[in-house]
Amino acid sequence: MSSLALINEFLGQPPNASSHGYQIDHILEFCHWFMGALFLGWSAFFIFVLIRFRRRRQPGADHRGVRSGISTHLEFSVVLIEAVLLLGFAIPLWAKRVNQFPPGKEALVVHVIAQQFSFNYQLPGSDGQFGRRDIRFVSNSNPIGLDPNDPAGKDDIVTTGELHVPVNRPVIAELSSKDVIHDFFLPSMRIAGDAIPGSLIPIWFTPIKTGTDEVICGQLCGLGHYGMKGTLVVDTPQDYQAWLKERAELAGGTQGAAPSPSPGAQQPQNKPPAPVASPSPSG
Ligand SMILES: [Cu+2]
Repeated sequence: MSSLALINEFLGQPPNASSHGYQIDHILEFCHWFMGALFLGWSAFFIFVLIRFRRRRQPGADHRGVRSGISTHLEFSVVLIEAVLLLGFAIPLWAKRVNQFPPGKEALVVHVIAQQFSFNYQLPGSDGQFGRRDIRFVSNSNPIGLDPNDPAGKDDIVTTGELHVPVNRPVIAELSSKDVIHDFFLPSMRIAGDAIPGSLIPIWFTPIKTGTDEVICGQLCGLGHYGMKGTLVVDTPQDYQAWLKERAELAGGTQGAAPSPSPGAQQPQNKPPAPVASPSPSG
């Protein structure tokens, strides 16, 4: 299959960096080669027909038509291959993506809040609970509308443009939008999902390579759509903890790092209403 990988490279696909991505790559490669073969076949047939049935050679129409069964067999083979691709590969892979989510304790859950023209991210902080969001609290300093009165949101980490995730741990991203329909597209993770106002749409992936990848908006969402890009940084678990700590300090939290990457060590604690000032004042 290694020679098949050329076509994805040729089409400008970044290298796959997720655990399920190779399956999508195989389907893409196969479809492109298959369509290439069909294109060559049909083109050859078209040229053959132009020459074979030219007017000089066939002055009168033949009403009996084709009697050979070759074209029927070829057509049937094409339908069969397409049915196998769809029923045997594409639908089972899709079903796995939408039905077999990793357990919430094992995965890193992040809220992705899209807006014209950037992606905001909310992480639950050390208490493991997401703070409530409301459109009434949205302001320049509070882009996701975090409720300043909700204690669960005091330690939440909010970033814009850049999302950090640890390597080899499933990530569940819950997508929503503040304005129009966007599409949270991670090309290197081979995953995308629409961010629709009023809906919460989960997608999941497991990054398997550390590095910096591109996040783009996959829906034409307005004049600034072309610039709706961000970064996904896949960290080692140590770097991820360091990043969490840094963000928590920046936000004015005193809690330090948030949930440990090992699922067993995660201890959600019910934090009493914190007396400290809100890191994201409304106004
Ligand atoms: Cu967009």
